[in-house]
Amino acid sequence: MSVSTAPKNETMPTRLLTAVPICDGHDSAINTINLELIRHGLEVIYLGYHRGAKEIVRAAIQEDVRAIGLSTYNGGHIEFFNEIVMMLREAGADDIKIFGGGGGTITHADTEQMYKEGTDRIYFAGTPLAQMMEEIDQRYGGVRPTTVPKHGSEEWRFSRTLSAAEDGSGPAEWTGRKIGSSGHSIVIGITGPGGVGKTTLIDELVLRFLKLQPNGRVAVLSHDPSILGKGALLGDRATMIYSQHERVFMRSLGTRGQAGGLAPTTERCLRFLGSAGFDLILVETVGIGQEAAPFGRELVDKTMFVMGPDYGSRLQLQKIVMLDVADIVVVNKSDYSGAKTATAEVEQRIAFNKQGQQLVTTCAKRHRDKGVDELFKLLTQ
Ligand code: B12
Repeated sequence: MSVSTAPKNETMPTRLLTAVPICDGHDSAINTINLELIRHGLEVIYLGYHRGAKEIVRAAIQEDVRAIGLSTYNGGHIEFFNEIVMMLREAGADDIKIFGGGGGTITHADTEQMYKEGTDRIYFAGTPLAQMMEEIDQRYGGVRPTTVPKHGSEEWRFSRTLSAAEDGSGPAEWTGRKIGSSGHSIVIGITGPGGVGKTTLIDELVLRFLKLQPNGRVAVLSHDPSILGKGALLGDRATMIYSQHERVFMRSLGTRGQAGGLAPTTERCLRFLGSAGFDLILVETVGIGQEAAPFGRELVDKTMFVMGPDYGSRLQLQKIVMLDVADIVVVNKSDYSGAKTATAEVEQRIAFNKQGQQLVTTCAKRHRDKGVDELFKLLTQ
């Protein structure tokens, strides 16, 4: 068991991916572990429970994490951990380590075999959280590697190149490149307050795109809030289904102290993604407040502001800057009481702008929602 003494980088916290394996709904332990990891300054991309080995490995590769932490209770852990080790090796990404725990279900004898097969570390019932955190930090902390591997899967090398672009250590050729309509991709900026259903809406838009374009590729850049030098839960993947598809590349970013909805490195990431041949790029901000207008015209082709029907009074609508600048305004959660009134009030509010902004009412959680169909058409036409 080697211990890393690599230096830390305040602006680039250590990133880990956590999940619960397939056919397992025991998520209470991983929820505790996630909170503890965040408290110790790590960025945790949480994939949720009942996740297959392939999904976990793809997500770890796309997110360029240092290690995968699994919590497992329903048996089959020897095979499951081994499958992940093998898949990482096959992709050339075996510098991503795998660790985990699972109460009384994983025995010491199981662990011996798992270590032999490539699992890095198993934590047993009764291990104090503080001890686990210290060890995890020592093992997987430190600056992430910036070199792009010469071998390995295309996705792994792409992901590492994106990381290099993100931290500014990549080749200069993609700096200064234009993003959006000037290139091949359509880039759409999606913003709105927290909890209005942005992530679910994005997942539904991805589904429609994948159906419509059998060879098309999508990139999703998703932001969650974080304070500089502190940890964060990057949890959008846990609520996504269709965005796990093999034609989708997703990267989660913490805002790392920047206000306004995006991260200090968003533009660099977008410039690189914009030059990488994706047909559609969706950028989701963190949940924003009244004053934020996160997207400049040079960054995206279209902006979409998502809101729920529950914004308080009509007066509140006057104070939302995005209602003046968004190309498309979406009132989601149309099944909620008050949605009809909200749609009428928002319609009146944007009509005053006289900018031809479009208004769509959606219910993203509903299967085959007509509003989402209409929104997809507006965004991609
Ligand atoms: C709580 C619990 C439940 C809750 C789960 C709630 C939830 N949302 O998580 C409920 C009641 C829903 C439940 C349901 C079931 N359960 Co249950 N459940 C448990 C129980 C009692 C505790 C598990 C737990 O959360 N412990 C709390 C954690 C924090 O402590 P810990 O496990 O000791 O973990 C330590 C380390 O392992 C480490 N760790 C754990 N995970 C990770 C991950 C990382 C990354 C790291 C670093 C460390 C780490 O952290 C802790 C440090 O001290 C266990 C019994 C047991 N003693 O394990 C059974 C148990 C896991 N359940 C069991 C079963 C059978 C079921 C059901 C199938 C029952 C049924 N027939 O319906 C269902 C399946 C549900 C599903 N969808 O998967 C069996 C599994 C048997 C097996 N594998 O052969 C167990 C072992 C009970 C038993 N003895 O029969 N269960």
